[in-house]
Amino acid sequence: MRTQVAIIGAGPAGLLLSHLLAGAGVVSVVLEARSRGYVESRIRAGILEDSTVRLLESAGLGDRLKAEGDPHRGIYLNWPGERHHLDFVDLVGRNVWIYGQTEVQKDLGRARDADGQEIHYEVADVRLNACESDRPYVTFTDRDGRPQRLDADAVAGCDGSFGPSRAAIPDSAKRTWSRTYPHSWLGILADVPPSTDELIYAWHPDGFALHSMRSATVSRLYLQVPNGTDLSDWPDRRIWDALATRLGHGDGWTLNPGPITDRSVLPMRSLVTAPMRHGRLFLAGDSAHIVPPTGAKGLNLAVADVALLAPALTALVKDRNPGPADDYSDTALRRVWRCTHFSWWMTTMLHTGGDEFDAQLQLSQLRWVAGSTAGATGLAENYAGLPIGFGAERAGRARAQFGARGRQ
Ligand code: RFL
Ligand code: PHB
Repeated sequence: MRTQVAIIGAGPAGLLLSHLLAGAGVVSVVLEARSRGYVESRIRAGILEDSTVRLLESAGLGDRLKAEGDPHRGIYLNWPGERHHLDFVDLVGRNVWIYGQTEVQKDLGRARDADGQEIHYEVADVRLNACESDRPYVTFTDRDGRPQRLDADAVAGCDGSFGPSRAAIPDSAKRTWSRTYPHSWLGILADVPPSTDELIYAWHPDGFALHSMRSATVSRLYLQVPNGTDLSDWPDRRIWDALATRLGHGDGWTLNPGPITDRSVLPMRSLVTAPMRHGRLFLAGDSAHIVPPTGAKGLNLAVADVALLAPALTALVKDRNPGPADDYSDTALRRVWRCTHFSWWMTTMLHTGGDEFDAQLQLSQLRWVAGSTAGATGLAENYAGLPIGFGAERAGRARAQFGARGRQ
């Protein structure tokens, strides 16, 4: 097989990339290890930034999102005895949208069907070859067990945190920074109307809790739990009691419990790999970086990477102009590090670890964020999202000043 861009992974990054490339007249083939049903039902992100929504709309993917998604003006910050609303629209003029990643994934799948996109699901043994040359190729075993070879002008590694693309960059050519946190999230999906109009992020001595939602009838909630937590130690009653305690603020507010339809424990980590390019291999989304979910940034970062990568690959393979592809990693990493810091900051501000001094610092910081326009604006600017092109101008300036040595 031969194509212009071989895309590994049919998650949001891979499918959106194939969609944007097709719109620019570039042909791609997508390889995915899982089945389509599995990929479309994975319960993950729920918050879309303003710039993500604008990009999806401009790519013709916004109709259902605008009809069924729920715009939110901001979030609540909560700690015992207090609840404060941060209004992002008042603070920075942008809002966020509640629209599940499952729905984004389905919209992308339908749009790619309509275009006749070639996607191979349930492939195995994906290997990246000759990425340092102008003729990279990917080998894999198709769902019928036949060995295949896909030749391409470029390879896009959109295969998430455990895929083969990041590992295909030799250690001598990359650097990785990471942080493992001492806690995980116990996440539930429940068939019950949300007990709040907007998300509640709660600090509590027992640990962090988050009240999110998927629709007027489905709630999504999370509890901070220690790493290694066994779900069997958390019967429904214990989950709802812990959520009610941590999310309460002592002013008569109550949490409506309901039937739990999905539950899982999610470890939290931060990771950044640089550069996000090696020869003709380009990384996008979770294959290059992972953030803890406290800042709601993972899916949005994947979309922002792809918004830069699609025009860069178009220029490279269609116009034979390598400039934007050469800039891709530096530019993308500006935003990646900003979101990595924001996600780390939200995580360390809201998760408790039993240290009394840390707890007082966290409360002081929360009071400052909730009580000062400067503090609230900083959170709002980062949470509601930076513009898609964030960093492009600065990355260009650093290069002009420092040449190749200025690159990360
Ligand atoms: P994905 O979605 O992991 O897709 C990668 C795809 O690659 C496939 N793959 C392979 N294919 C072929 N060969 C192989 N060897 C392969 N290995 C893997 C995988 O099967 C998969 O289909 O990565 P992508 O596209 O970069 O998208 C990233 C997002 O999915 C992720 O960042 C978000 O879900 C993170 N996240 C959130 N992000 C937000 O922006 N807002 C949120 O509110 C938010 N909440 C969350 C989250 C992630 C969570 N979990 C479970 C990690 C909440 C949770 C609970
Ligand atoms: C979610 O709805 O799944 C969600 C919302 C906000 C976060 C993380 C997850 O920070």
